[in-house]
Amino acid sequence: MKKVDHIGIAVRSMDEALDYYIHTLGLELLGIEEVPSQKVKVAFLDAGNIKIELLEPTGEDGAVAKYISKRGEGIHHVAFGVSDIRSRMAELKEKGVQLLSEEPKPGAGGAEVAFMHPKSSLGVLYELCDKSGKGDK
Ligand code: CMX
Repeated sequence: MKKVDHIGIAVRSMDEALDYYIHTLGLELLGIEEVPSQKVKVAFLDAGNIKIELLEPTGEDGAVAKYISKRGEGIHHVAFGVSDIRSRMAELKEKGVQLLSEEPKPGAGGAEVAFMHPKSSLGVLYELCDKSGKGDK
């Protein structure tokens, strides 16, 4: 895990957040898509060496909706870009890290993703994000 791919930011309104990130901060929008498996709409912005991923809940019962209702908007997770995600997951599991799923799940941009529980990662929700063969969006 040598590279942070993106930082996920939980937002209530994608439109308001995009206005801020594009027009106030001057970041370039790379794309918007819905990720049904995670119950979010996401937008990726180019922040130079990493991307910013805005996360807007699409329902009331997803992880991001719950996060916003408990903690408000803000930094939600940090995603490491990895290859061979299943091997990375096995290594982490062996070292005692609690993963939130046994298998990777479909994420944005055709990636396979898996999450580490913040309770076993010193309070940070980390994502493993494997885009092998899927381009670099
Ligand atoms: N960062 C840090 N800590 C977090 C957190 C986050 N994003 N979300 C929850 N926590 C902490 C809470 O503060 C809480 O701590 P305390 O017990 O000390 O209060 C604890 O984790 C449990 O939180 P909770 O509100 O009861 O939430 P759940 O246990 O129901 O769910 C989690 C937490 C991490 C298991 C859930 O958010 C999850 O499954 N996340 C992975 C999937 C995900 O986040 N998808 C959205 C992103 C999708 C994408 O990038 O495409």
